[in-house]
Amino acid sequence: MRVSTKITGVFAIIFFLSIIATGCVTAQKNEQGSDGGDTPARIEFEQGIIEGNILVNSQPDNEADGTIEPASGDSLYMTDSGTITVTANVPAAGDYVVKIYYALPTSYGDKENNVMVNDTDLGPQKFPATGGKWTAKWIQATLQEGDNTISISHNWGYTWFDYLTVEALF
Ligand SMILES: [Ca+2]
Repeated sequence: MRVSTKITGVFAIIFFLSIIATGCVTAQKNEQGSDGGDTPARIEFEQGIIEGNILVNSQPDNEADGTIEPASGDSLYMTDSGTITVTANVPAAGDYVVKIYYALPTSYGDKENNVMVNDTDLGPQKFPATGGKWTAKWIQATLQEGDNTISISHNWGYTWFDYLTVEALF
């Protein structure tokens, strides 16, 4: 009698845990579905507002500057001046991660360029050497509901930019 009570108790606990586990999986699926899936939308820099000495779809001179792997599409080469401005639309105000996909030729070291989000100047941001690979520079920013302006301005320049994504911080 005591043994069967224990067994019943164990099954009850397993049943209870399985309900919790199922609930967690369902909640996770709903969360992923609510933000439109796992892949955040790409905001292409070449479709933004481009000012100054910035070349579109430029690839470096491989002999002089080292190499960069091909971009996923058009990219921008910021040289000795310029500002790139794009608009990111988010469903709710809050903290987000802005991932700026950039590249530096194999022969280049770190670069710094200025980043501005809406009216907030985040100042010089370090873009570490990438060895010719396209790399995401992560920047945390507080965004407002709806449209947000994100701009990258020349500081050291000589940096290639492809696109950015914006993801909510949970
Ligand atoms: Ca691009």
